[in-house]
Amino acid sequence: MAKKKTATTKKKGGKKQEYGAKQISVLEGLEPVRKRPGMYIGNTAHAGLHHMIWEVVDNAIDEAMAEECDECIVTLLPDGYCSVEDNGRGIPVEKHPVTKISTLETILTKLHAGGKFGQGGYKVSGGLHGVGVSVVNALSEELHVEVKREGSLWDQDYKRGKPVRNVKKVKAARGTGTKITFKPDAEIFTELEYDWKYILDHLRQQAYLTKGLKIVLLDERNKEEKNSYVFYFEGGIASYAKYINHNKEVKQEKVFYVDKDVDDMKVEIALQYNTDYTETVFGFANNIYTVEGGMHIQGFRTALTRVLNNYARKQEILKEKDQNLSGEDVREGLTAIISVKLPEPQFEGQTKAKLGNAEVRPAVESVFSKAFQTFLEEHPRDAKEILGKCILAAQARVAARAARDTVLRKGALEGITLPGKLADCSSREPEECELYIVEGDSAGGSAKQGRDRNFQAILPLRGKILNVEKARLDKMLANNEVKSLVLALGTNIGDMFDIEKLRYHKVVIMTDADVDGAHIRTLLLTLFYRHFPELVKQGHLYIAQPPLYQIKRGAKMEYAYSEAEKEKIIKEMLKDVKGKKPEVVEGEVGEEKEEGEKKAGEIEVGEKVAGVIIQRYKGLGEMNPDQLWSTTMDPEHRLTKQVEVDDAQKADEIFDILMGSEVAPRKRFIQTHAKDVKNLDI
Ligand code: 1YM
Repeated sequence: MAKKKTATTKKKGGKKQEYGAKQISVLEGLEPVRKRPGMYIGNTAHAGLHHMIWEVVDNAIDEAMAEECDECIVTLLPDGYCSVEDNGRGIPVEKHPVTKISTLETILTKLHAGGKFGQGGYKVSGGLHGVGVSVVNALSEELHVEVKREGSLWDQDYKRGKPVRNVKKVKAARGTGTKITFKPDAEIFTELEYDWKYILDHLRQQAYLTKGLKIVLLDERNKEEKNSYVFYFEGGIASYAKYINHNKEVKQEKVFYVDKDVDDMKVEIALQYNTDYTETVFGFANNIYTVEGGMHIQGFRTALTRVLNNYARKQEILKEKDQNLSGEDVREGLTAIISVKLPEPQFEGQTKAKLGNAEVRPAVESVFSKAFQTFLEEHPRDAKEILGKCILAAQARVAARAARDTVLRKGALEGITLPGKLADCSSREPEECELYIVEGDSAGGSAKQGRDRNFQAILPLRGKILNVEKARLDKMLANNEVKSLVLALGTNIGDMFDIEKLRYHKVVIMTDADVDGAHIRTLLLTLFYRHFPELVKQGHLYIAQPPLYQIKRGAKMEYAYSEAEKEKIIKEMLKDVKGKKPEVVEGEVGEEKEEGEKKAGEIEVGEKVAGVIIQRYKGLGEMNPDQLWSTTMDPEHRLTKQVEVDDAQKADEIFDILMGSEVAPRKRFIQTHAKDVKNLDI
């Protein structure tokens, strides 16, 4: 149960502070929120819709961080409603000294700039997008709030941010807590369907980051198909590190973990090495994922390299004076979580996802150095495994450099040595140039003929590229397909990588819409994710979206890129047909018919009742150059999907499962997902 129940909060350092009143700096009504929702929640589609839930959950997490709450229940309800309930102190209901209305109503109807409402100390809700529950209220068709406090239950209802009536005492009630039930407004959101898996992933992560908080997710949207999930991690981020490594072979028996307060900051770090060659380090500031890193990551990295070098020297594993482990060496196979909590986090960088507070760096450095040194001394077996791995990495680094030098530097010195298979474009302005990586020679041929050679280059890849997860840089560069790609990109690779040299600002992966295509796409994504992360981060990587269907009725012909679009086009085409709709015939492109042969139900052009003929595209090779251009490559008409490293962890996990050394998880994954594969090509 929660530890204390009072109307005051524990400020950092233990000082008590009255909630609310004095910290309100700017108070504004909610009109601006409904006018420009994107400014407050990013967008009004998938992300924005879910942001509504996060915003309310963040309040409960703040309450848990103040050690006043240990349970949060999120329920998806019928008709688009969602409720979030916690067992904290309950939002205060009495009259607010500044606004002269109930504090509860103030919290729900006033935008509080600066997020300085209520408790001092650390807050999730004041963070990157922390806009407060009033924004959720403004963007909800209806919102109902219930507060249990001081022996009573209080409630209030709102419509589109406006109170329907005053806060009212309903009845006597035991315990304390807050429950907010809301329905995102259909006038605002373009997407209203909750994404179960997305919510699950977010709540799991928040539970890892908030040690001891139990988060429950209930799906009650459909009476017949109820579903529920409970997350509770006593180990906090130590459990998180274990979870990330659960499909991998680990190098340490014990996960390293430290949790310490420094001044008004809280530093929490967990770490476990695995046998991979890549690094998985996640940084968080006040539970917000800092994709772009920042001071906490810098402090951690410096300390890690220093402590491991010192230890190796002391143990005489490193003997020569000038022999050193580099930062890269000590990060091979590293899984680490660095979570800091601080009163006023500063988020910087392009996406405001980089922690800027300078004071965090020395704090993390000193907490981690001390604790990790002790860990190595107390766990000599784990220390030996870790160091063994780092030394191997250092040796491989030397080998890789030699290999890369012969492959790439030679080429660079001799001038442009572009791979022979590359059909380059004539423009030399990277901003306007596009590189299409195309599966197979035949599709490559169509693409070469169909493209606009002014700015589109084509690189056909033959067969499967190397499984990069398992290969080191030196081995990878021996693979011709990879070599061609690296040369075409122009960026070089490894520690010579330079994003400034990228020759195309759009790199488009174009593979077939079948299982093989998906496999090659995953392999390429792995390659980019592991070895060209900056290229992905800066948004240069795309996936081409060839149409799935060609739909014809009479002289009309359209392409559909999704099932939903297919249905829409058919409906549109049959709009003028009254009474019994004509038969819809599905076929496959390339499934040639004999002359004169007529498929059952197919209606030929010119007949009185015209039918719709749907053809499913199996491969890019089935399109002629013109079709490939107009459906998939023409910037005016094509669909491309930008690849984001938004959820690096998810991508990493699938890569590991599909490509990693462990066979069992891969088998499990394929068995679980086999039923989702509709068009299995054997
Ligand atoms: C389901 C959403 O909002 N819980 C919640 C919010 C608050 C408190 C407790 C709380 C905070 C404080 C004192 C304090 C908030 N209170 C305020 C304010 N769950 C949810 N649980 N007492 C209760 O921060 O000092 C803002 S949020 F400002 F009124 F104190």
